[in-house]
Amino acid sequence: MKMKRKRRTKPMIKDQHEDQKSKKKSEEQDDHEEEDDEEEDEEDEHEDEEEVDPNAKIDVHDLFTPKDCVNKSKSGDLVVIHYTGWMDDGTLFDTTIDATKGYMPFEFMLGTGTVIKGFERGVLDMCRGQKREIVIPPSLGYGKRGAGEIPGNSTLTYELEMFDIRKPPPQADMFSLIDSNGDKKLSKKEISEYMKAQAEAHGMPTYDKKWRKHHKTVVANIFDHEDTDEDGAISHDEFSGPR
Ligand SMILES: [Ca+2]
Ligand SMILES: [Ca+2]
Repeated sequence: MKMKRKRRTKPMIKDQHEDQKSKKKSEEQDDHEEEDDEEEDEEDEHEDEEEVDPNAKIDVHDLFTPKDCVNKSKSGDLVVIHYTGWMDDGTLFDTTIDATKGYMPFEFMLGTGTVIKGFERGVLDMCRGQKREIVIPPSLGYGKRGAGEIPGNSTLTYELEMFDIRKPPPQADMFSLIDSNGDKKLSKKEISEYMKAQAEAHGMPTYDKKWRKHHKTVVANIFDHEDTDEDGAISHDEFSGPR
């Protein structure tokens, strides 16, 4: 496995972790839980220490580069790759080129810290169809501790093939889409009409009595949640969707 271990030092993930911890503490105040939390804190510190290695770098050897190698992967792209990974001693530890896994390539968003740092760096700046070999030092891999079957201080070698690079779809400005009269407020009618159009586009029986009843309830629920000052319209500030 190439996924990082659960606890990471990325702020987003850490915050979630902290949330869970504080929840845990408030819900269950027995001594045993407290002990566990302390142990977790120590682990976090160790990982922070390992993060600091400004000189660490990966080796990259391009194995195949297509003629038309122009559109290259960058942070924020959704990359789809095939890979095979070996440990120092040549042991294969993970691959997507596997019949039992249906030859499913691995997909992740670059720049989000989903995978170990060295892997993320190695996948950068590749075009579709390109193949390369990367060698990742332990500090950009699983560190001094290792992970699962990968022992600590392991140098990892991967062969990669960029299968596809996809742009994540931009988030539509949903507020403007719903606000058909453009007064920067969403009325019940506007919400209702927008949702009805969406339902029709998905082949729902919007003429059906049952559907209409359900639809009314859904719109009412939306207003319960979103119209926080209860003035009968959802303002731009109140709206919780993409805007
Ligand atoms: Ca409006
Ligand atoms: Ca309102």
